[in-house]
Amino acid sequence: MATRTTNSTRAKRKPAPSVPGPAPAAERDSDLLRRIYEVMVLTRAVEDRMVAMYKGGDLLGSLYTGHWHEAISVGAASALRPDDYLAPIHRDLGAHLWRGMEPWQVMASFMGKATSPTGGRDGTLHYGRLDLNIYNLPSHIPANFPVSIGMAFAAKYRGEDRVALAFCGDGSTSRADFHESLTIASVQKLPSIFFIENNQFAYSTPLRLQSASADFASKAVAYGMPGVRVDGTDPLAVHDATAEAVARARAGEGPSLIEGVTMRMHGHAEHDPADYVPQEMYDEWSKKDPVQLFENTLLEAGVIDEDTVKKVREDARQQAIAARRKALADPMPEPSRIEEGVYAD
Ligand SMILES: Cc1ncc(C[n+]2csc(CCOP(=O)(O)OP(=O)(O)O)c2C)c(N)n1
Repeated sequence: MATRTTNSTRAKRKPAPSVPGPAPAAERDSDLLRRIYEVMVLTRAVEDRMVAMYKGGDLLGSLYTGHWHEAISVGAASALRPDDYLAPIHRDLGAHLWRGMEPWQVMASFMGKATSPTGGRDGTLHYGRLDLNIYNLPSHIPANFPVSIGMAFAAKYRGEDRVALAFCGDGSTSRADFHESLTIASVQKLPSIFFIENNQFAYSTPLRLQSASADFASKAVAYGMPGVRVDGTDPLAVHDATAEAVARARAGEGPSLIEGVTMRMHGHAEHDPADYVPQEMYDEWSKKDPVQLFENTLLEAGVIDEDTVKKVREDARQQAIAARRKALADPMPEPSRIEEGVYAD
């Protein structure tokens, strides 16, 4: 006889086990740790500068930020090779910067400048860089999932050992493309990694109205792939979970699902005052700033010292200032070039 699972039994089910804690910082490659730290600091500095630019009227469109997502975006990107495919979302500036996207290119995109990766056709964040294997974010979410399984399929078909990692939010898991992508990737044993950035809200919809499951990672069972839940404020936990999924994918063992738990510390976009978020949540999560926590970890492990902290933070601030200056000075697109890249040659 079939066992019926009711909503209440599902809600009471134990969450997926978290992976064991990451190895201590002192035992790891210090160059990698410093690089992760630098890119996380740069990500925060660029986003803080862009918030100021948005308020000052420098930017054309909406501004989406990834405060408290830095450990996920940088930690996951740091576990990939440069030739692996990356399909980021609107919270993943850190992954773009890890790969080599220039901060001014990001600002130029939000300004619709001719020098932006889309040549000024966007005005917000649907930029990518194919030369860095970063695919443009499609507007509909998570439409980057089916795109990413296409990349994974191409790699497998060509006999390459490249993997494809796609990010999505908790709300995006309710969409059909999420389900379809995980189903196809699993059946075809594609070298895919699906990373859910669980930041507690999908615009104004809280988790409890989004999913009746105790977590998202355990949904992996239904697709026949491993699923793990990690602390999304810890770049080392994220790096390790991603590295494991990458190894599995490269070995031909198929896709994996990772859930990183964090909080969206700004509104959905900067125009959203997010009055629907309880103040206690902000109070609680403000103690878990990924950049600050990682800095503390590295200081305690002796990987960096106070001078390094000052230098890294000031370098990042100066890079963000220089990026703004360049993006502001760059030209708007020529109307005569509007059809460039629209039709095949
Ligand atoms: C199919 C679709 N519906 C709605 C939107 C508008 N939209 C963009 S992001 C977003 C919230 C998504 O929430 P989640 O997936 O949890 O990601 P988060 O923004 O919280 O990181 C919405 C409603 C969209 N881009 N595509």
